[in-house]
Amino acid sequence: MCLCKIASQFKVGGEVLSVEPYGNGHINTTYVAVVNVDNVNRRFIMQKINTTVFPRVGELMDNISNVTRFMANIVKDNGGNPEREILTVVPTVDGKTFYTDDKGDNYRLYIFIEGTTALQIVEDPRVFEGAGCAFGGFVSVLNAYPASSLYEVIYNFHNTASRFQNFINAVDADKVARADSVRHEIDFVLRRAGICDKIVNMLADKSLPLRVTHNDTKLNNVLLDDKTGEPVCVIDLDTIMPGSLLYDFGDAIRSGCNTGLEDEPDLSKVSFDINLYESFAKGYLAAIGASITIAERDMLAFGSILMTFECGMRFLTDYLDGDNYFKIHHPMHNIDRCRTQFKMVSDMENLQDEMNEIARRYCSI
Ligand code: ADP
Ligand code: GN1
Ligand code: MG
Repeated sequence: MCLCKIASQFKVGGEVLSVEPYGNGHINTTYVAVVNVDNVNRRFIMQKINTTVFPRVGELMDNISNVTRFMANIVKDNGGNPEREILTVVPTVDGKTFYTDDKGDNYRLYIFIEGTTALQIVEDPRVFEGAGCAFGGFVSVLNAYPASSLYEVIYNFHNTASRFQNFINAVDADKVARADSVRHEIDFVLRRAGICDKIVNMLADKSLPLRVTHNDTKLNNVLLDDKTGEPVCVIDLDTIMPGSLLYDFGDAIRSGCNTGLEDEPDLSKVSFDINLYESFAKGYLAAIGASITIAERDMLAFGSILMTFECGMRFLTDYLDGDNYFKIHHPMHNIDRCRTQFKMVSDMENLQDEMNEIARRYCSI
C-alpha cells in the first residue's frame, strides 16, 4: 500500500497530498504527511514503528496515548495549548491508535508541531538550559502518573549490567568477524565492567527511587521554538517506562554536552563541554525542585558517565552483531558513534569532581 493511502487511514480531515521522509531518528521511520483540510495544508508526522525494537505495538501505543492524554489535561488546566505542548496521537478512521497495513507494518500519526526545530547539536547554552527545564519538568509532571499502569516496552532498557552481558555475548559470538578490528574499544568496556550494575543495584535496594521516566532524552527529542529557542514539546515517547531520573539526566548530557555530532568521525572535534553541563543542570534542577533525593543529586555526574558509556557500548555491540538495531548510513557508522561516546566518557571521568560540585550548587535540597 502506498504511503498516501496509509496516511488516509487516519482521521486527518481531508485529502492526503504527499508523504515524504523526515527527521533523523535511529529507530522508527519518520515521514511528514501533507493534507488538504478545507483548502489549508496541514502537516502530520507519520511513523512506521520499528517492530524489531518494539514488538508489542499495542502496549507501546497504549503507553503513549495514556501518558499524552494525562499530560494534555494538565496543560489544558494550566491554560496552555495541548496540541503544541504535548504530542497528539491522531486515531485511525476506526478509532485505533495505530494502523497495520496489508504487509503487517504498523504506522501511527501525530499532529505536526509547527514552528519548531529539533537540534542535533547545542549552539546556545541558554537553549540547553531550556531543554533541561523541559526534561526536568517532564519527570516532575509524571511524578503523579501511576507507574504500575505502564508496560515495560523494552525489557531492561537501561539495565547497564544486562547491556554489558549482551556486549560480552556479541564479543564471544563475533558473528561478522569484527572483534579484532575493535580490540581497543572492547578493552575500554572491559576495564569499566565494575560500574555497570551500580544504578540497577541502587534501584533494587531502593536507595534510588523508581520514577516514570522518558529514557531517551537526547537533544533532538525536544522541539524548540524557531523564534525564541524556548522548549515547546518533549517528543519520542516510545520509551516512557519506570526508571531512574539518572537515565534521563544522563542521556541528555551524553547527547547535548558533546561539542561534536554523535557520529563525528574526527574525534578532535568531540569533547565534553562542562559549561553546557552546568547550563543543563541549572535548568533541570530548577524544574525538578525539591522532589530530587540526595542520592539522586550525588549520582548525577556518575549517571551521565554511565549513560554515555552504556550508549557507546550499545553502538559497539550492534557493530559486533552486524548492525541490526540502529539505522546506519555507512559501514563504520556504529563504530564512529561508539568512539564519540567513549571520548566523552574519558573526558567526563576526568571532570567528575567538578560535575558533582555543579550538581550540588544548583540543587535546591
Ligand atoms: P525516532 O524514535 O526515530 O528518533 P522521533 O519520534 O524522535 O523518532 O522523530 C524523529 C524526528 O521527527 C524528530 O527528531 C523531530 O525532528 C521530528 N518530529 C517527531 N515528531 C514531531 C512532531 N509531532 N512535530 C514536528 N516534528 C516532529
Ligand atoms: C535511539 O530513537 P532515537 O534515535 O531518539 C535509541 C536510544 C539511544 C539513541 C542514540 C529505542 O534513540 O536509546 O540512546 O538512539 N532509542 C532506542 O542516539 O533504542
Ligand atoms: Mg528521536
